[in-house]
Amino acid sequence: MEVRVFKGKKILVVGMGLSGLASARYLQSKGSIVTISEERPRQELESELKSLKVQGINYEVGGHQVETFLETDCIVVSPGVPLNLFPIKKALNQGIEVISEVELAYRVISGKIIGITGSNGKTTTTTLVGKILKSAGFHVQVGGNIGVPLISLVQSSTRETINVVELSSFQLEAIPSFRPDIAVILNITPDHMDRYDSLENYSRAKFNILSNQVPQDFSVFNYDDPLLRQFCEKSSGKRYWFSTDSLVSRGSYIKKGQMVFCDQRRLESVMDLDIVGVKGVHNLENIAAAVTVSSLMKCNVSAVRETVHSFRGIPHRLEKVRELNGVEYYNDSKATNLASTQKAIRAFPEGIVLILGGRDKGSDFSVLRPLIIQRVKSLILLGEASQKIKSQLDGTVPVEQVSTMHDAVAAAFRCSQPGNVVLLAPACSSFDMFDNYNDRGNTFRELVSQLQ
Ligand code: UMA
Ligand code: ADP
Repeated sequence: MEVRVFKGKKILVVGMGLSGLASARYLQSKGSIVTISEERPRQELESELKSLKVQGINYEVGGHQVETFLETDCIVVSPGVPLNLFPIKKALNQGIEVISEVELAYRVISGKIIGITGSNGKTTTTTLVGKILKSAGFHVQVGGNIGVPLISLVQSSTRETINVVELSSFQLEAIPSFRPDIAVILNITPDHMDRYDSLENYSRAKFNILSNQVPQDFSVFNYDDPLLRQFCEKSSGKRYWFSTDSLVSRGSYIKKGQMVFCDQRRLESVMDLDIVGVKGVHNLENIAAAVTVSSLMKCNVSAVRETVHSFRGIPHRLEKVRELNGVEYYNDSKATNLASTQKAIRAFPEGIVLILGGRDKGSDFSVLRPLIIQRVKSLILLGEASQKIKSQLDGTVPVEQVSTMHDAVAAAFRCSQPGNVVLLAPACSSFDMFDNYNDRGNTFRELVSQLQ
């Protein structure tokens, strides 16, 4: 769709968060008649409403009016708004077009798109790919679920731009034409089971990243993920792989302590693994994915190598806070699902004092049992999910239930000994006790820094 198609059109934007506000501003600037609808009450939206007034954008707050949804040409939904919302279903039934903010942005953005999705590792991989491409000399923009709505990158995009976009499953719903030049799927494990009624529906949203690809595009999959091996044929693009324990014919893998990139006949050594500065096999997977993308983009190997060498990870992802009395403290507050917690546990051989808990996302914590028995010395449980976790992990290792992060850190300090690791990797979201995972991680970090 050309930009001018928006002119004079009535467009409803749903959700007054980052994506909704940026979409509304963009559409208004292109001459659409925009209304933004939000369920939160007026009192919570003072600054948003002030700026909407200045910009002359209409709004309705305190709930969604069905009539507003039916008297519009097109509806743009924010990622946090489920498509089964009653007024959206009504609008769809009446043939009104409903698209996501990512789809809107795709229709007007310039340059190439590298789309990165998966249950875990998106932010790490997106950041790393962005850094490598920048250091290889490309004009790069990084956005999407990482915190910068794609629509806000449109004005600064040119034909030369490489847009590196982190994509959540939510953002991959309602994307009838979104087509990344390179699509990456890092892994698929259960998450957001509070929004999806089955793993199948959640996976379907993730696989949507491939749905509009054509043979000239590339898709990059994790060979070590059985679900991805099984469903890779959903891609019409050229398929590439990455792996940390198998050999692949096209893509990146590990051979004799080196990461190599192979494209049928061409085999190139990209780096020695000993230059990697981040912990855990999962980070090797992220690096292998980034190496595959960089090789497809024909980045020079020294840019890849130097960027990986200087990459120290991202705050709140298996981040080392300090060492005290021979005990290492790690903040992995972003481990908000079971798979990321499992990867965090696997990053240490044994002697882990593990802090778990927060708001449950519909998880079955008993899948952690074997790893806990193998590597964890004691469990400290916190937050709303604490009782459920206790009953699902009953009989594994000693458990202490606490009610604040302060008490969790104090308990971990008490029961750890030299050689142990204290690990915050909660397998839950943070919203029961904190603003978000950053707030939870910062609180943990601060309390750990105060220990003596
Ligand atoms: N709202 C309604 N009606 C509803 C539901 C929500 O009006 O039925 C309103 C909320 O009250 C709120 C607004 O919609 O005011 C929020 O919209 P949103 O949740 O889509 O939030 P944004 O601020 O637009 O942020 C979104 C992503 N949020 C979610 O997917 C929940 C951000 O990812 C993303 O960084 C941002 O777009 C820019 O692309 C956050 C996230 O938690 C970090 N993502 C999840 C994750 O990583 O696990 C998927
Ligand atoms: P996302 O953006 O997908 O949430 P992040 O890079 O922010 O991914 O990492 C989220 C959590 O998952 C952190 O706990 C991190 O240590 C862990 N993690 C990072 N990469 C992977 C991976 N490839 N597989 C599993 N867990 C990972």
